[in-house]
Amino acid sequence: MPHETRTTCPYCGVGCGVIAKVDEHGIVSVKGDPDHPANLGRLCSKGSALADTLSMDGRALFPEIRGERADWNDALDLVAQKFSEAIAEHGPDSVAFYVSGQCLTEDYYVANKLMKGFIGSANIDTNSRLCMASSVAGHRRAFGSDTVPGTYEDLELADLIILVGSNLAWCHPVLNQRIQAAKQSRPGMKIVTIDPRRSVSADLADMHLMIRSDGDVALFNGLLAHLASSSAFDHDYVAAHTTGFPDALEVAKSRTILDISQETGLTVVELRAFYRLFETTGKVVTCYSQGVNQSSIGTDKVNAILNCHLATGRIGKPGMGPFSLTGQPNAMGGREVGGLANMLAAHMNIESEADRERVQRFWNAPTIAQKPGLKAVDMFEAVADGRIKALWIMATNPVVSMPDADRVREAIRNCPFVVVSDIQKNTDTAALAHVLLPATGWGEKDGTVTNSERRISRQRGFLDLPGETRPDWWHMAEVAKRMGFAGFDYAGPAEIFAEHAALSAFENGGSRDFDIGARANMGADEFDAMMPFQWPQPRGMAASTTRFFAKGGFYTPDRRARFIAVKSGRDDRTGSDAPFILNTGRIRDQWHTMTRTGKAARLSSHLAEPFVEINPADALELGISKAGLVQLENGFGSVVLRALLTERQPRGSVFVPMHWTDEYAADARIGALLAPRTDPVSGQPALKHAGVRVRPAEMTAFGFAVVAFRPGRFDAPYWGMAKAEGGWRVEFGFDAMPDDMEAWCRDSFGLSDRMEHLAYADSTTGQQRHGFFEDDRLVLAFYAAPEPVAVSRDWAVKQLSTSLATARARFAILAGRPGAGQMDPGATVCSCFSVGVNQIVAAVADGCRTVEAIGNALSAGTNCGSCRVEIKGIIDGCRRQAAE
Ligand SMILES: Nc1nc2c(c(=O)[nH]1)N[C@H]1C(S)=C(S)[C@@H](COP(=O)(O)OP(=O)(O)OC[C@H]3O[C@@H](n4cnc5c(=O)[nH]c(N)nc54)[C@H](O)[C@@H]3O)O[C@H]1N2
Ligand SMILES: Nc1nc2c(c(=O)[nH]1)N[C@H]1C(S)=C(S)[C@@H](COP(=O)(O)OP(=O)(O)OC[C@H]3O[C@@H](n4cnc5c(=O)[nH]c(N)nc54)[C@H](O)[C@@H]3O)O[C@H]1N2
Ligand code: SF4
Ligand SMILES: [Mo]
Repeated sequence: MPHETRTTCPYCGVGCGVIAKVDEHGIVSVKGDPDHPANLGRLCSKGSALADTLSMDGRALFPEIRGERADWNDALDLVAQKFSEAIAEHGPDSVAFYVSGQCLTEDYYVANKLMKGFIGSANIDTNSRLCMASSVAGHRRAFGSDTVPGTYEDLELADLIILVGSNLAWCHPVLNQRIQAAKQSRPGMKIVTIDPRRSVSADLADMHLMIRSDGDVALFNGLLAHLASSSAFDHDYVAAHTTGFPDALEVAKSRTILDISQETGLTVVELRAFYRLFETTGKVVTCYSQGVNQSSIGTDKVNAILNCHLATGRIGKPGMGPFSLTGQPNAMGGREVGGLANMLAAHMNIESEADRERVQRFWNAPTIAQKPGLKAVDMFEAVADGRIKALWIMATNPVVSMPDADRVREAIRNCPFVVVSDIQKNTDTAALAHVLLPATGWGEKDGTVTNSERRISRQRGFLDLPGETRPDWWHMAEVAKRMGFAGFDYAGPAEIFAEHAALSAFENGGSRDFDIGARANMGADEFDAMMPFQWPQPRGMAASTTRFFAKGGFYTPDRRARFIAVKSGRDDRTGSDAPFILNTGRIRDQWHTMTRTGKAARLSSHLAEPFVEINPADALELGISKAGLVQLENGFGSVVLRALLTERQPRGSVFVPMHWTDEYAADARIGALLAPRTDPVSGQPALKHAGVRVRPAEMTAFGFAVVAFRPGRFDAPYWGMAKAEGGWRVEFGFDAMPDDMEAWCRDSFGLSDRMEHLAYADSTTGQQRHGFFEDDRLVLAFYAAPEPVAVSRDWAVKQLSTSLATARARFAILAGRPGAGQMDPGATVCSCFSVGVNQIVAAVADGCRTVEAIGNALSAGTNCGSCRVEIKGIIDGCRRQAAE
């Protein structure tokens, strides 16, 4: 029976509502939920392509012990036994859980309860340590609690939006769409971006401050000093609701505008213009993300920003406030259940004896962790040096995403016992598991997530559970029971959520920000029907839009906010042997380690290879050619990537996306080059700043292939593969052209001898082309040349889905280009409608002058809108060329 289900997108922290439809043939389609307050019907490219990521390709469907299929009972018994043994022999701190902001609140709650209340250690940390820890620490220092004061509506009500270290257009695209729509109806609204590179988000801004890496504290200290002697200073608010202002101001004032200019790399004119804009605009929202958090001074950056909002009283009022944008769908839920090693459940403090006693009593627990546990980087250090004897990794891929990733891989490999709960069986981390527990994924599982604006929404299952997959909370609860613990007999997520809600209200009485007591004692039916709501929602309070701190009421002992005196200063990681700053981050259409988005052809066509962005002048000096291959290395590791020359990148710095793994590329795990260096307050690693050497990777031969099935890894110094319509596409770089290319192809792709083989070789140019066919189908087309291969990628991919019944058609594959009259669409710009750059350029030539006109002609940019900025860039580029 066709049916529709309301659920929530499993990717970014915007937390968009999704309506998933399953038709009579079982085909899934998704659209934005017009009634969800986060997105009001909108979706971005990743959300729109959710249905394409649900294939069973590579799914973990059965429990495995050392790579062999096992029974659930045996697997769970083994996990319980190994954890119990380690605890009995070496104490509770010899075991650890490393979980994820992609766990549902219910999964997270059970994991945290088991570790802190029953095992009695706080060695549970999460990938949120790599993501939100500095924001959490900054909030707690200033507010006494981890509270995001504002709501998404504030973004639409603001007159000035400042994006600090946030590539909103690519990473929180629906918020970006909401801001763009607001700006269109109120053109007076201003946007400022602060980022060392000119990201796509900067293209939409009225002012871009190309700040030097980690110059943010200096910039916002300068702003504080400026505001203090301006009319924007809110003397009454500061006097009534804060402490510590004089000290913060004194430190801020210790730098002159020239010092600040030097520390930030911005001109005095730029600084003054920015300070003046902030001063004269009452309704300011400052959004910040990983350019702030992922730094060795991340917590100070957060407080430098909060200081400016406190000094002006611009907090918790419509259209005003600091706004920490959360990355993962349930980064906030994880903080609510206390899933970080230095927190306790329901925003209680692990340092407080009263809080510990209260949580223990509520849980009826045999014990309670007495001190904070190991934070992610220290946790893997403890795995490496043998202190951790049993480790459970859930819904995260640390072999790729941790700093010093090669060392983390070795640590996991050498750990006596490793459990991985994942939906995919071949992730770089899952491949190292002793016990692999197959999890139910998005569309199958049930529970809740909390988005950046504190809104709790349901994820609902609408598909049958594949194979023997089970939800993550069940993995944890079953092991807890087998370890002999009571209190884990949950019938389902509704019971877990109700307990979590009850704990939030337990002996609270307004002393803690997180209170959803109105949802305690809820039954399964109510949970099923639960509509999105914002916290707090104490018992008796109706769901409503909520903000914090407009009238003070902070969660410090004196209920006043604290200004934090933060010293500026850089932690420069470059040196003569590693002169370039390595900056890392995200691209529009991939999610983290690509285990899901990598399955969707339309998401993989936007940027199909691991790459490094480098300024053209630097490339020229280093002898790196356009689309050449580049090696980055330092004392920690090395990678080989495609060069992308762009003026967006400042000189002396390179940008590399974090997404590529050993599943998708030869050598592109950029985490391997990042030092395990952390912020001293939050423990968050500095993932945006390392020193690297950059040099051309000398290759004498290149290849490009389209293949009908998913190949394995290759023996070549460079390769990167991407899902394509009807198969896969792979780029290669070789030290030397293989002597017998046909044999190399057969061997590397595992082709059977029965396939028809056609080949063409040109001894003068050194080009080789090979086609392998089965009946009228192309199985593999391989193009090799001494220079980067110039075949049209999109045309080649299309041949995988074309019937090649005649010998003539099969020979045309060797020609490697479209026949007469067929247009090569070029690199994909719009992934929703598969529109390429050449098509857009042609439409501009035909008279389309606006993004709207392109949309009318080609549909490009009319669904999720994520590519509208790029379309505008192409139109502008065509015009510039025409004018030259
Ligand atoms: N498409 C896509 N969207 C995502 C994700 C994804 O994987 N793919 N992941 C989600 C997650 S978990 C997260 S955490 C968010 C992250 O969202 P963002 O933080 O917006 O994304 P990043 O690309 O990691 O980094 C943002 C910017 O910080 C800049 N930056 C680097 N150093 C500095 C500095 O010293 N100062 C300043 N001011 N800026 C600096 C970088 O140049 C980069 O442009 O995205 C979420 N959304
Ligand atoms: N260099 C660099 N490194 C970074 C960053 C950076 O900017 N630069 N950013 C950091 C940040 S902010 C983040 S958030 C991390 C993200 O890094 P990770 O968390 O390591 O990346 P993901 O690919 O999201 O990993 C999620 C895993 O969970 C699996 N999974 C999906 N759904 C489920 C489920 O329902 N249950 C279970 N059990 N598993 C599931 C997926 O298959 C995948 O293996 O990376 C961090 N690392
Ligand atoms: S903005 Fe995109 S990725 Fe983020 S929740 Fe919405 S649809 Fe999902
Ligand atoms: Mo994140």
